[in-house]
Amino acid sequence: MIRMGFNDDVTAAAERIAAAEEVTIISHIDADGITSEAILAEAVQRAGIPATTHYIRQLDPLTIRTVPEDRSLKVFVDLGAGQQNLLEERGLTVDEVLIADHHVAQPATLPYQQVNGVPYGHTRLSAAGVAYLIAKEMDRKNTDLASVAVVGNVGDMMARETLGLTGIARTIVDDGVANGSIRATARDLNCYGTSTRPIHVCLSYNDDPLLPGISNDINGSLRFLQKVGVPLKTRDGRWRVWEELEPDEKRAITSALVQQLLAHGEPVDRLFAETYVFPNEAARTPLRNASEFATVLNACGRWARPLVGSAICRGDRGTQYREAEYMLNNHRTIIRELLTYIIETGVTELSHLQYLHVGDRFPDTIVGIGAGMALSKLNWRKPILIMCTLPDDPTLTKVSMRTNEWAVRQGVDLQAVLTAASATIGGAGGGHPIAAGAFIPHDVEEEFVYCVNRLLGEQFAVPDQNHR
Ligand SMILES: [Mn+2]
Repeated sequence: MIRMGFNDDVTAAAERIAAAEEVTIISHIDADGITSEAILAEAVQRAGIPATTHYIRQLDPLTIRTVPEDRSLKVFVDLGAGQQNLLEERGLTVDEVLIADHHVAQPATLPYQQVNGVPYGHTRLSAAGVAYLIAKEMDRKNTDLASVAVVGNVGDMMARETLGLTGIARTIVDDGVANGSIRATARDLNCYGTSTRPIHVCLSYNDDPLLPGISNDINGSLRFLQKVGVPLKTRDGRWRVWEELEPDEKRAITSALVQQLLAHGEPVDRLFAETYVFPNEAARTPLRNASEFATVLNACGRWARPLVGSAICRGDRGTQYREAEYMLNNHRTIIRELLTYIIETGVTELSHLQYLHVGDRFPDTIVGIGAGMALSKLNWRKPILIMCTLPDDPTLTKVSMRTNEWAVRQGVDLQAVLTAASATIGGAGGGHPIAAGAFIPHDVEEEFVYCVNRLLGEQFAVPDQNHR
């Protein structure tokens, strides 16, 4: 049988797994990796096949040694496509490898079987989406995992640019809507925390779009909402959350926000996005919508407990969920401490960049998040770069960069900047236009920072084609 398209790759992968006697899943510790693993592990278990999981921070010469030398089928998810040479070096044969990924594939000598939307132009489908399609192909009953796949896709920023999931990822939403596990709302408020945060807090944290007089100003946000006149508390005095407002109350607030943006000459297009709520989850918990659920999983991953996140994806709402809640609180406390540290210590400003070295005071896994939060409180026009030392390798420095939609519209692309700057000094960088990271030798930090500043200057200088 000749196999030609993406669907054929999905079918071939499902057949391959179903025929395996034993499966080893190797996955990444972020929300997309955790959801991908959970979906596949669940599908494999339901098929009656024994499965073992290995979570790794990244696939490199060190971590590849955790891949067992046995006769199991090794399924690499959310990683592997770009590191096929490592698989070869490890001596993994074509017979024992399957890759389900969404990263650009590296040319390899061995023709490892792969499922990846990228070569077919499906660039907004994360690994969780790929894993879901395989699971669904194994058994239609696995469509109950659609919401988990949506968490992975949203957590991996597949919905950010397009203000909602599109293409194949959007068809997964349809599966969840059909079985009642997902409520999709078109043109809902594009804001984080709509299931758990008081509305004024929610709006004051928003930076995409920046809301004049509201973003970064919790009192301003409260005054704005009081003027709109929607009751912000319930009868018994609890703050209401966005998700529980009536449609006409939501409309009153979004119309006022549109007026506020227009009055300041700001575009309104990013105020609305399609959102995904999970009605079967308890109200006002972080599992209630896709983006907050993804944060829970990222917290598990960043504090080295990805299996706790996986258990939650597979339905645990008991011990493992309480563990995750504790981690999420701890995660937020440390991020607040990091944010305070950045603001109080202050950044050094160059012409197109602001930067700070936080040493070994904070875990490197959260420095990027802190950078993103600090940006809106500092000079938001200049991308921020935070460096930290790595506890397990003092010769390396981890670099995290963040910018905002405004700068991206001006032509800034942090992934391009960090990839180019790293290449000149023997480091490695990657990520997205709005958020990216790199590892560099620690003795070239200063040189690196100046190189990044120069490259940003060039990007800011190019007239933006999409400029309205
Ligand atoms: Mn991913």
